[in-house]
Parts: sequence; C-alpha cells; structure tokens
Amino acid sequence: MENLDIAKVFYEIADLLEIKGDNPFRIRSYRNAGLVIEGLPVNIKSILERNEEELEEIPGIGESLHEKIVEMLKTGKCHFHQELLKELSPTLLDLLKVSGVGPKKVKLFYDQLGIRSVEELEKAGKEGKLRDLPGMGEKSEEKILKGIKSLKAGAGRFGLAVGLSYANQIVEYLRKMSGVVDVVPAGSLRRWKETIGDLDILVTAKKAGPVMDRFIAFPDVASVVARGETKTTVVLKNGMQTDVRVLEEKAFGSALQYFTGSKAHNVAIRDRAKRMGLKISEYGVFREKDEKWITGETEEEVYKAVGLPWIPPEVRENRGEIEAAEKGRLPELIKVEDIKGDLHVHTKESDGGNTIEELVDYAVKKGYEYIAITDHSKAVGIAHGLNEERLLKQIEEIDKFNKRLTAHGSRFTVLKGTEVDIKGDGTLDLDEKVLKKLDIVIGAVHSRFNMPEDEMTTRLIAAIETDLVNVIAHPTGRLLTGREAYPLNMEKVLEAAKKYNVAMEVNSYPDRLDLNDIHCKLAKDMGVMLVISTDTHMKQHMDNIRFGVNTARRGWVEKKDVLNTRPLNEVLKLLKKK
Ligand code: DGT
Ligand code: CA
Ligand code: CA
Repeated sequence: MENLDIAKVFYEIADLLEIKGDNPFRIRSYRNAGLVIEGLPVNIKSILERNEEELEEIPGIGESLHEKIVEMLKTGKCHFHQELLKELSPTLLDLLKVSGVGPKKVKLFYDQLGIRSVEELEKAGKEGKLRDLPGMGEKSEEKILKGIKSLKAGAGRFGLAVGLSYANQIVEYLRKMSGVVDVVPAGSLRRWKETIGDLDILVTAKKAGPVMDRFIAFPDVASVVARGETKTTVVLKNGMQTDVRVLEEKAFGSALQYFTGSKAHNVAIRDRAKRMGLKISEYGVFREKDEKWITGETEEEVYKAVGLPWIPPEVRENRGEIEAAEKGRLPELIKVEDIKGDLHVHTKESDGGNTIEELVDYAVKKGYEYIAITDHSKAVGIAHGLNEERLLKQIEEIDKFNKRLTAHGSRFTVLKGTEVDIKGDGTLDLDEKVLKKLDIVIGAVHSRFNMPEDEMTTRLIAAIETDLVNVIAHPTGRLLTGREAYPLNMEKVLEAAKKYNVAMEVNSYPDRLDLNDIHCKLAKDMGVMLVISTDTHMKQHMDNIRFGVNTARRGWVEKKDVLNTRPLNEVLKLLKKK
C-alpha cells in the first residue's frame, strides 16, 4: 500500500465516524493523520523498514494509528475500516464526493430518508424531497443536484501524487529488464496536471512481447483490459488505468510528443503541420505528398520540423504556447533549483512534527539559504495555534537560534513568521504589535469556508488592506481530494494584493496546489508576486516543493515572478511594510 492509499483509509474512517456521529477529536485525529501521511514525499513503507522511530516523528500518529499503519502495510487492509464499512454502507462515502455534502448532511439524508448512494440522493433531489429537511432549502437542494452533475463529469480521476508514485514504480520495474532502452511516463502526468485520468507509459525496447509479459505481472495489476502487440492496458488495484506502449527508437520523439498531449495542443500542432505540407503522427513527421518519413527520433526534431522551438510539457495546453513559441517568446519557466528557501513551515509548537533545529538541518541539506517559521495562530485551536505570548517567546528563541548559526559560521537564516488566521470579518487573529515584530506574516482562512462569494472576497481583501500581511496562503482553500475552493473573485483579490504588495502562495501540498495553474498565470499577468511554499508539517514535506514549482510552470511562471527565488536580503527588502 502506498502512502496515499493509507491516507485514504484514514480519511474514510474519519468520514464514517463522522457519519455515525462519533467523538469529534477522534474523527479529527484520523483526518489529520491522513493529511500528514498524504503529504509525505517518502514512502512510509521505507520509513518503517529503515527505522521505526522515524514513524514516531510523524505528528499526530499515536499508538493506535501506528498499529493500523503497520497492519495495512502487512495485510493491505485495515480491520477497523472494514468493520465500519460493513456497519454502514460503502456507497455512503460516495455521497461525500458531491460538492456541498459533508458527513453531517450524509447522516441527515441517511437518518431521515434512508439515502445510501448518489443515485438515491439524485432521485430524492429531483423529487424535491431534500428541501424540507432541517437546515436545507430549495437553494441547497439545487446546489446538491448541480454537485452530482459535476461529480459525474469528473469521476474517475486521481490526484497527481498518486499517479506519480505509481508511474515511478512502473518505470523502475520495467527499466530493470534487459532489452529495455528507456521507459518514460507521458500524458497528463508529464504535463504535471493536477489530476490524472490514466497513466501513459512509453517504452523503447528491442522486443515488445517480453515487456508486455513483465508489465502484466506487475504486482499492483488487478486486471488486464487488453494485451496487444504494441499497447497493453491494465487496471491497477486502486482502479487506475495504465497504458504501456512499446515503440521503436526511431519514433520515440514523435510518440513522446503525441502521447504527452494535451489533445488540444496536438490538434493545433497537427493543423500547423498540415499548413506546411507535413503530417505528424505518433510514428513520425511525414511529407504529406508522398508520405516520406522526415524525422521523429526526438521531440526537438518534431517541433523543429514545424518551425518551433521545443515547448515544455507543462505548458502544452493550447493556451497560447504555440503562438509564443513561434515568436520566440516562450517563458523561461522557473525550476526547482531556483528556489532559495521555504517560507511556510510549521514546527512542533503548533501542529508540525519537528523542532526548528531539525527543520533547519533539513533545509540546509536541500541547499536552502533560509526558511520562515510560520506556526498557526490561536484561533486554530485544533492545531495548537500560538497566542501572542507564545509567539513572542518563539521570536526570542529564533533570534537566539540565528545567533548560534552565525557563531558557527553558518550563513543560513531562520525568518520569524506566523500563519495568522484571517477571521470571518477579515481581521487578523494576532495583535498588530506582535505581527510587526515578525519578518513575514502569512494570512490564511481556516474556518467558515461556506461564505458567499462577495463576503469571502471582502474578507480576504480586508485582510490584505490591514497592510500587515505579506502572503496569502492557499488562497482558495481547496483540497483536491475533498473540499472545493470557496467561491472567490480572484481578480479582485489579486488587484488588492498588487496594490498592497502582498504575494500569493502557491501551496505545494499535493492535495492543495493552491493557487492552481490558471490562477498562477492570472497573478503573473497582473504583476502579483508569487511565493512557492510547502506548508511543511514535517521536514520531509519540504521535498513537495516540486509540486508547487511545476504547478507554477503550468501557469507560465518564471524565476523573477517568485519571491523565494531571491537571496535573503532582497526577500527581506520586499517583505518590508511601512
Ligand atoms: P488524462 O489521462 O485524462 O489525465 O489526460 P491525458 O492528456 O493523459 O490523455 P489520454 O491519456 O487520453 O491520452 C494521452 C495523450 O495522447 C493525450 O494527451 C494526447 C494523445 N491523444 C490521445 N487521444 C488523442 C486524440 O484523439 N487526438 C490527439 N491529437 N491526441 C490524442
Ligand atoms: Ca493519461
Ligand atoms: Ca491513456
């Protein structure tokens, strides 16, 4: 079982307990454990094999959760989870995927109308039976019906991190084979799209047959959909479909270009080729009139054949990249190596798992020059947020720590910060005097996600207008596996951010990716500074930075657009408020 599979079980346990009306703290502990494990960039299996003590470092994993993790790794199942599913009904969980339906509503629908599945919910909604339930109305009934519609449209997609984890394993597995020249994931995964429909793996090898034999023997294969000469499709145990294609080296570039997509990008490239008297397929670039093969070994050659420079996969969405490439104006996309420090990091003092020292050690090893400690503020009680007094103490501690670093000849700097809660009315959860002592103030919403759009927009703008905030963290609040973004007028928020010199975070937590690619581009175009952070809750989360960087790349973001690509002195200058 992968981290994400384990996280999913914990989420489901939390949901099932909540539907049952169980103890909120118990529910919360499962949900938190899910979130933390999901964000781990290292395989929990390998942590356990290496050193069981490291598992204890994970925040919020008590003894009983620890045992369940071990059980799942051993047996692939969690008994407690199975029992809950038996007691309730597995299809009840599907109801939670409907936008606007949380565990409390599921409980309501189940208790009052006996609804157990999305189909039954849809039927009840269409018959107007939901509106009369307590806390419901015509509007919320309508919203649920809309939610069911969009659920059906987007069903069956997986988070990028799940896709990546399986793709890496398959690549490693197939690479070990003799006769295999190369194995490369293509499709939406290579474009770092936030969700993945299926995996597309390309293999160059002398002979296809043995590759296919080995692929269908991959331990996570649940069923073989089709086994062909050049393409085999399977479904993995987690339900993800995977296509493996074996190609000749001669056509590798064209195949990679073709199967990387996106479809819209390919259609535009092929139209362009046609106008030039060429034909492009996965087999190569051909002259239209006599079908003569021209090129296809590398992607560069394919693009060159249609008069273009190579286009990075992340921007192949037909959002203007072909025109930009033609004019030589493709952005020089930001790279992971450009990041000089992490500006959103939690410690043990709130809901993180490590001390400042442990975090600094890890950051130094990553080659960073600085990190900002940004623990939660008091309103986020569940995360043990800091009040003014505790924050003042932490400020002192960091000052001392920095002095020690300097004394040891280190040039690394710890910035003093907070992730201050933005309250419902847009005011900040900490006293202005204390906030002004900090190097960096991150503002974020942690409650009342269900405000209407204009109220939420006003709330965020009010926080920006305090002129005390440097960064807005995870600006839309979405969780890819569960919570939809709260409605927000992003343009208005960005306008205010621009005016008050506030940066927008690209949160790299794989379940967040917030801002998303489209918002990144909008922010860039409006001249709003970005910060790419990891929201680290344990040191290894810092490695999630690539998810944020690649999301920003999808939004055409360059090094200069991102605050934490700058050296410390410049960062401090840019963070300075009046
Ligand atoms: P996904 O799997 O929904 O996350 O998205 P993709 O982009 O991986 O799409 P997929 O797996 O259906 O196909 C992989 C790539 O193959 C796609 O990005 C472009 C190419 N492709 C597939 N079908 C077509 C097609 O009908 N026309 C063109 N031009 N390209 C296609
Ligand atoms: Ca795909
Ligand atoms: Ca596919």
